[in-house]
Amino acid sequence: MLKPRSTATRELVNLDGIWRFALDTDAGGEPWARVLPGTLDVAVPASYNDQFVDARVRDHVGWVYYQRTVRVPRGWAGERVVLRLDAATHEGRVHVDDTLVAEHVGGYTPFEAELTDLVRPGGEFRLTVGVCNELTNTSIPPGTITVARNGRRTQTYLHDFYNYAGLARSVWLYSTPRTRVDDIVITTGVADGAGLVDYRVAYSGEARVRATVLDATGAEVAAGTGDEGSLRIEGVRLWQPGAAYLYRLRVELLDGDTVLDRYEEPFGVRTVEVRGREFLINGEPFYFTGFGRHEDTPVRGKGHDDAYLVHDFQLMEWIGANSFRTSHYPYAEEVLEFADRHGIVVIDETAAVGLNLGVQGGLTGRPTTPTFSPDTCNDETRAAHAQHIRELIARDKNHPSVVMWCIANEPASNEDGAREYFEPLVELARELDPTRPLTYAIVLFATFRNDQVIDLFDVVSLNRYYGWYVASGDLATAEDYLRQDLRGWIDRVDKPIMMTEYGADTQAGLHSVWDQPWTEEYQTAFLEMHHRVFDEFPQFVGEQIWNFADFQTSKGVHRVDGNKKGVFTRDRRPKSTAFALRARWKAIGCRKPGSAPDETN
Ligand code: BDP
Repeated sequence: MLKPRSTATRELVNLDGIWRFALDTDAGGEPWARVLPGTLDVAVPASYNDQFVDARVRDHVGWVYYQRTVRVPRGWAGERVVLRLDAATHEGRVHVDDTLVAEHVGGYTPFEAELTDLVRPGGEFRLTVGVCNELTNTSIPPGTITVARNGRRTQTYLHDFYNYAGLARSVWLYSTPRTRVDDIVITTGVADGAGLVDYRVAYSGEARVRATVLDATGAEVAAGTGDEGSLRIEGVRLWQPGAAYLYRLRVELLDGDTVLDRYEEPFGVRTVEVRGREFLINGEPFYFTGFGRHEDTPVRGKGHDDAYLVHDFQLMEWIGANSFRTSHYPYAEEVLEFADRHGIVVIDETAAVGLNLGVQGGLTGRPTTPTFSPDTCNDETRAAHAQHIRELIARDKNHPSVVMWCIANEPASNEDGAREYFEPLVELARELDPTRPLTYAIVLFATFRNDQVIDLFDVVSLNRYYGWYVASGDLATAEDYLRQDLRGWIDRVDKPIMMTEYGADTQAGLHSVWDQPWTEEYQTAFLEMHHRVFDEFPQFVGEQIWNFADFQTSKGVHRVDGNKKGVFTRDRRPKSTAFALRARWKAIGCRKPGSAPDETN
């Protein structure tokens, strides 16, 4: 699915701002049929939960309604009119006046509705968006709703971040010509110093297709015709980690010399490959440094915010991080575009987090009920998961920053049924994108002895908490466990191995001369211990700390106002470990410590 852009043939109206708002319990039947009752206003884009000082809203389980009036630009006569929601978490239902125009399940990917026949250029319509935050055993991510005797509904879930909901990303109205480009797929290669650009255009209507590659200055460097083809960029400038370079593919639909539609898709020329135990970008071994992150800020919840986007990338650059994982869901497209422009490498993850009932068994990892069964994660869950993979790849396929798909976080890959569950999903992902490696983040209970699916994937991504949930406060024992664990995986599989999570909750400002969990000194010692062990293994390809910043979670006795494993606080101040990390990562650049010096650094 293409991101809406304003081009010579397309116009774009942003519908962000203040909308009317009501809970389903207050809105009455068919709330789209009239102006929402009550006096609540809400900001878009932002999760709704923390905007109000009202637990009824924050803890609401079910539908809420957003509403506003939209005017269609007068000049759009004869054009197609399309409404696009960048996300509605977790389910959206859209009415234009009284007509249902779109329904979408999945909280982190966009969806659209064509309104051409429903609205009038120059006229107004009432736009009502219902958003539902419910999670069940067949949703991705999964969850459970309990109904108390008094009818109160409560949502529980197994993932460790607050179930923020609403319209956390932008809403757009845009025009396209009737004959229009629907989709573009770009894959790149390199041969003899030239960039090879394979493209495929899907379009509607009758037209001739022209494709032109423009460099960063706007100069034409390659061109061709036809809805698919291979273009060659002589003396190509590669997209490199830390040294991004973007071209644009201008796609035009022509009738004779008349341009019916024009769309421009940025792309970078780079290759990604797993060879033996190495992860190669542009044929060079790449060592990941950086974080698992969250879209999470005070008041906005998961709402996208450009100022935080810029600042977070500044902090990542400051600390020398070259990558991050979009834990635990696809992030806003603006984030990936920014990564493309700034040479930050991304592991792009689906929202499949919490497919693991073993977590309920505590650290024994022993499932109270099996994770994969007709009553728990079942065929319907897998179908939803498959749809999440389709939509993620459809949205993010052309981003050079995305070097790997992570199709699940900490699934019960040690349990029976995991193989049957994952095999078709891996096949699907490979069919949709044969160019990028696949991984899943491996939970502590899934060991090199009992994991049942690793052979289906390309990279071993370990989430491990030695020195925190295991051997808390005992870094010497933790170090032994970690070393044994890495050695075990290295002996079992001939694939690149990296750490996608390791971290210690740390209360900013808490200090101790002892090895005291929660202190800033402990976080530093904990990370130093891990890095010492990582550096012993030449097979190891990366370290992503959990987490970039502190973030909000559901309430519970093991969280004090959220998860505190951030290297930065929730308001983005560095904890003292940030300075030690900066020294390490600036020295590493993109190459494994101890390997040949990094020229990109
Ligand atoms: C891991 C999860 C992550 C949690 C983290 C933690 O992947 O979402 O936030 O543990 O407990 O299991 O901090």
